[in-house]
Amino acid sequence: MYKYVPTFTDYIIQEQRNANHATGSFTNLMAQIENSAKIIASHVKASGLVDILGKTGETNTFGEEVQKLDEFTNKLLVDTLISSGEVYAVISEEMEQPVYAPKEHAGNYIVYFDPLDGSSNIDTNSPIGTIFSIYKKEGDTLLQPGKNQIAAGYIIYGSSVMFVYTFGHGVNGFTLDPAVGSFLLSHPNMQMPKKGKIYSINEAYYNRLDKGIQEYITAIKDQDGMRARFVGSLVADMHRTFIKGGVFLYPADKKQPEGKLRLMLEVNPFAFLAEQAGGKAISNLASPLDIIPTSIHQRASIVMGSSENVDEYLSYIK
Ligand code: P6P
Repeated sequence: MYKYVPTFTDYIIQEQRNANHATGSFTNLMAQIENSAKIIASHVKASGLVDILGKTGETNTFGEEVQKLDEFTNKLLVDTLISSGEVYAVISEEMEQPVYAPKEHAGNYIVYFDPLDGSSNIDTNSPIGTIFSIYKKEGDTLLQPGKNQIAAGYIIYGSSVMFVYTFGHGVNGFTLDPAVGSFLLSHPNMQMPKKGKIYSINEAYYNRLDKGIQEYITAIKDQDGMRARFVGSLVADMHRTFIKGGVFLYPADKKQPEGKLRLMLEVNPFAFLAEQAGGKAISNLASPLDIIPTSIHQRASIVMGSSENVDEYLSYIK
């Protein structure tokens, strides 16, 4: 018996119908991102077979080695978004400078993206992902606080390929049906459990952490059933948190006083998603979404996940 399941295309067209005065411009932008995700997914799945594994020998803005697949994914997204005619500018984790659309082809959206987050895991076949964050152009600035995001999401290339996205009305997850090439609505209205039993932090940095955070980590280890999980790929660690609950921590420490994760490219999209899924996100005692950015590549500390887990963390550090 056939059961109708909405596709991502059905969903964004329905969103367009719900939005007054929608012109279809945002729908086209989302369709371009979705199509790029399918192309990236096919290359990630085949990356062990074709010569796009390994390193390019170059380093990116942050001094990190660029993987060939990183480079391919970055170029695909830049070219697709600029040629869509819907963007004013794109900012990628892989590029120091923004790319502006030619004036005669510029649109009204600004898209930040991390083309392939967790790319150090590519060769080990661990889950990696693409992260995106969309703002409406306001004047000439590219620097708006995260609360201005009109959409954010990620694609996780794991045991299945999922497209998880919010437009400000909750979070929905779509799973790629490789036989058909469509993303199907598999996880409607994703809600993070109020409390989870998984904490996710790179404990190699324990000795560099503030005392309050050390006390928090030590205390939760004694709680019944608590588990540590850390993939080292933000998309994988946060997708698990959306599904199973718990808390992800990448706080500032003595060696990384600003934290490591990028505010505009990683922290803000996931903070938006976490809040839309009933969770919480904290950067130095406040919401990262209120931070007024001063640089497109600035870093921020982040602790996010189930609301009760984040509140418990706060009780140790306030
Ligand atoms: P560390 C990947 O490089 C990344 O930006 C995130 O995906 C991940 O959460 C973090 O860095 C891992 O950092 O210091 O534990 O290797």
